[in-house]
Amino acid sequence: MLTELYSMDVAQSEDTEQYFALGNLVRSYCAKNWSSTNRLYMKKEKKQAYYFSMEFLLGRMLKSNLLNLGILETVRGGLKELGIDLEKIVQIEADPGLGNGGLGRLAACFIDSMATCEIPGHGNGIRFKYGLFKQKFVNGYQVELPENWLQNGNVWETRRMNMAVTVSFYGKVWLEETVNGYMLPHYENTERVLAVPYDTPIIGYGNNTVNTLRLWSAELPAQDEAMDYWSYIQRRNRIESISEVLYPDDSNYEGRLLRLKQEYFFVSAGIQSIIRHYKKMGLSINHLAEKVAIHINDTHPALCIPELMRLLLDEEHLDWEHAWNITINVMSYTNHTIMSEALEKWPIDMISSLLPRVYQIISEIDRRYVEKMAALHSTGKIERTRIIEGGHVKMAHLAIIGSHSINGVAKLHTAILKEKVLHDFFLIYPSRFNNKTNGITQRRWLMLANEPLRELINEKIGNDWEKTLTELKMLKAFRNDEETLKELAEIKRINKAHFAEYVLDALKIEVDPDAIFDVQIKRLHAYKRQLLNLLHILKLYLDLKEDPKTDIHPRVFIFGAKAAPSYTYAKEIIKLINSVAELINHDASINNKLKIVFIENYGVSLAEKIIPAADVSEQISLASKEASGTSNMKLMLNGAVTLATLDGANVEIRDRVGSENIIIFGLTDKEVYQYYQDGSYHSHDYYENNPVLQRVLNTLIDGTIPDAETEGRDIFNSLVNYGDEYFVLRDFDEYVAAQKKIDKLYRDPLTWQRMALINIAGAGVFSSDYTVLQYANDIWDVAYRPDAGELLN
Ligand code: NBG
Repeated sequence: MLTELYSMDVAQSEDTEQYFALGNLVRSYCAKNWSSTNRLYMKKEKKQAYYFSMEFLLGRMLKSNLLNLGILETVRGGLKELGIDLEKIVQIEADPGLGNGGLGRLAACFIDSMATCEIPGHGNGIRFKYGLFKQKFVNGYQVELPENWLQNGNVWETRRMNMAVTVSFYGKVWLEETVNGYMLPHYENTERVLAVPYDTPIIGYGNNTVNTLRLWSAELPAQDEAMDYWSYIQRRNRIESISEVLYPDDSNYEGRLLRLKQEYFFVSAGIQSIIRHYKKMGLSINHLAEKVAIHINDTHPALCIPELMRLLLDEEHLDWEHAWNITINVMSYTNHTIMSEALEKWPIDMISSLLPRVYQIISEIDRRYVEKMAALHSTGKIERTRIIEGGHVKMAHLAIIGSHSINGVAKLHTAILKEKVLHDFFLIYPSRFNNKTNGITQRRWLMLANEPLRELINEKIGNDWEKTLTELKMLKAFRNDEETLKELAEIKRINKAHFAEYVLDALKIEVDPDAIFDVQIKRLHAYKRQLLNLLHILKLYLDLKEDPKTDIHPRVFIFGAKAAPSYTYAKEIIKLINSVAELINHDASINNKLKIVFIENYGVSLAEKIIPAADVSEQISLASKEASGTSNMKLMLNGAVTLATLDGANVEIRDRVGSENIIIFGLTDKEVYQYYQDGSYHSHDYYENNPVLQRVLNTLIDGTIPDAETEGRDIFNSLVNYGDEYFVLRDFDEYVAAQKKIDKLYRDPLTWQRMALINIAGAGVFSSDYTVLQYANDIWDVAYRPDAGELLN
């Protein structure tokens, strides 16, 4: 392959050539199974599920493909004989950051699990030229740089020009009656965009299934090349910008418009290609819902609903009722947040000028909804739930009204959707609501990220768990086996030493692998309460300053977090954490008892390094706000002990490991809602009446923290004077007590390792294999691996 690609042999080649040669080999190795999987789906007319998602946060794929193909060790050994280190060449692969956080990473775990569970299920999204920005800290501030992940090419994708489709925007539309009595649209002056698919094979683990991730790229249609040069360049730039960057800044009108274009772009391209593929099987459009399931991942792809309606009405000439029936049966929707700013709505003007025909259809859906519900529900409820209201199109309402299934992502989250956030809808469509707790793939997050732990587990209980993760429960038999607990401790120590090397190399900070590695890795958002963590660190700092002999086990607080570019408050928190890190890391009197490591540019590849090295998993969001969380599952699987509020999937983690093996603190969701109701939370009182807290908060404004005057002041005000929206001060004391408990437990190594072991043993249910099987069985009604049925319970 090296010779074919680069006309060189191994001795002459460098890492980059070796990476691309190996990548190409792997791709051709799976090519046969890829086409036979497709042929099989076609021949057997299998019902297929399509997971529509704006984001797929894949991470590097070389090792995961080798693992799933069952050739990781063979390849590693073969390369070694040639004097090549696999670990070195995998670093060459760009980490495609085509997602923001949990939602995008979930989509990536799901497609891996679908292939592994032999579910005919594919991903559909956008091939962004630039992924999520690269984060740099300059003087402690977050600076965003472009992430040009495609610069060196992408071995995994195949461009399929012959499968391109056209997506139209703007223009005028009117309906005319045809000779056979259909009302069909006529368009004038539309802007046509060519959607070109790039397909990536998604390889199942230990089977012959290879599904497809189809990502669309926006290009200028060929006939447009005839125009004059400058108009051509301008139009090309405008069109190509559709698939240029993930989540362009949405703080201005142009940015939001582009976002809406992106949403329609991949929705329309995806559905057109699904219908074309379906028709190739020679089936009547009337049976579409028997062969196709489309999943709407958060509201970004909610335009799937009017777009499928448009195609069924305008292209297939079905009548409204019939088309609507099919659409509802095809579509299902997952809600990933209760944060109101994330519930998308579009101004009518914007959507009706960009997508005139789609808007007509949305209006008709809305009109019929109101008409139908009038006899059944109160006007108030109908007004609150209709799609077009207050000059906007509400995407969540569209998704709910047009789908047969609506799910939340953890038990608590689903309950809150039913009882609070979507209560009106729950009363209208009770049977549509269901829960599907998130999951993670053990292949990337344990078998690859933590090879020593994988080996230890295999030694103890065999390797059935690799396919059936709940088998990890067998580890419980070793809970009192000192030898096993010590081996577990040793592995953690090795992983921590590895990570410490990285930290020294990348950040020039020396950390001691015998310290507690306390990890909070997730997007920076006020509700996730990185600030609570920081206030506790400041408290420890003050304690040590006052009495250097304060008895605490050394700690390394590890943060990884990007803030949305326009989210000023979150960026202030980043700066504040970095300033506190400056203060503490360079204070010799602290005697290395505290260190803060804020990892730059947190993403999938860094998570793979941090998670196996974590002792403590910080999951401290304000109860009710974190829909599920998935880093909580990854950390637990790698033997970290969770320090958590009863939020999202933390509740289910507690149920698995028992209260003695997790540290829970803070308000419950019920208490939070109670505060909302009676308005009795006054953060200022906590500041006034709690001297310890007051002392900590004062460091934000009294000059203790270097070079963060503005940030310190703003954050102080938000907490003390402007209401403390996320109850940080309320939970402070309980959090400090919980942290003390961690300190104490950690100093008893056997107890700590036993907790770690029970966490690993209890993590089995959080395999995304089970999650997708439940989607397949309950929502999509598609087939899956024959032996997987028993895993469903
Ligand atoms: C996120 C939630 C997480 C959840 C992931 C995946 C969005 C909009 N939501 O709690 O905040 O784990 O989705 O479901 O990104």
